[in-house]
Amino acid sequence: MLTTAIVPHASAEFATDVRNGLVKRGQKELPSKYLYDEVGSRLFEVISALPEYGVTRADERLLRKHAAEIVERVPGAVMVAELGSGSGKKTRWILEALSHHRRTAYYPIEISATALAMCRRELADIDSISIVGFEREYLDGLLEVAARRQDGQRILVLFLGSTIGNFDRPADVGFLREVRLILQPGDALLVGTDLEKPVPQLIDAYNDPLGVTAAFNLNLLARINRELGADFVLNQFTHEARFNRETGSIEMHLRSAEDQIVSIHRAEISVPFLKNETIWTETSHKYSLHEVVCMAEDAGFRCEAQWADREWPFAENLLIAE
Ligand code: AVJ
Repeated sequence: MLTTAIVPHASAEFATDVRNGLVKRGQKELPSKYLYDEVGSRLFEVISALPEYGVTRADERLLRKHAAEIVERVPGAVMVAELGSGSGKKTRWILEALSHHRRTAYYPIEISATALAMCRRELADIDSISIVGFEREYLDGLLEVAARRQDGQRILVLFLGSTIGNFDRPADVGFLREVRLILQPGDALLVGTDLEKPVPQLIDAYNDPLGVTAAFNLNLLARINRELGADFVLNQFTHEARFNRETGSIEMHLRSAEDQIVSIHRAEISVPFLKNETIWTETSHKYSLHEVVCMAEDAGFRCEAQWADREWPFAENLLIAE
């Protein structure tokens, strides 16, 4: 077992994205990818264990149950790339199923150094896989992985946990198209999608009574304070989860409790907030099975199979590049 990490150069992108999102007219917003610093990645692990948030457990149940069948449908020599590995816990089932028959290279691609470190620790005991982690944006990482393809090898891309739901629509199809452009016909993409369910159940999942999701959301402001020298007062903002019926998505917002002005030193801005104004921090789309099939086809894939969990509506979708 070999593990290596390839890390990026520091970037000013965070300051730029924060500035652009908060000086916007109308709805202020922050990109959800910034929720995952060290504290945020750990809080997400706790969210995954909450009784109200069934997403991660459903994903893991499906992978454990169907891993053998999933890998059978991707024959021959395979290299595995995972977009946003998180802790890597659920990936174990796929990697174990693959490494029964074949030596497997596994490339987790993560912008969170903390998640990448967790993942490498979590999977270090699996014999006959090698792990090379890329601390990169998804598409940059995938390009680098594809450049390592050997003759006759297929790429199996994992995009689990319903992370795809974080793209607004139709940006989700746009993203799949970009993935497709990096792949070759016969390559596979396993996508996990959270499915439609009753709104009260969704609200509970994103507004848990312990307040872990609230802490996860508010940590974004704490991170801006830490990394960009801002002066957000955290108890002047409250967490909110709402369901947007038009888009079929849960949205997380941070609501300003008062009129206030926040300065963000390293983004070189002062931002006025009105009482009750919100910052939109995350979209989490809930799919139907049929919608995933259409989205796959629009992006140049064929939907080879879908497996759904009964306890918590969630699906694994195996897409094959055409
Ligand atoms: C990890 C992106 C799938 O959208 O459900 C959990 C993140 N946000 N609770 C999701 C999240 C609030 C999660 N994903």
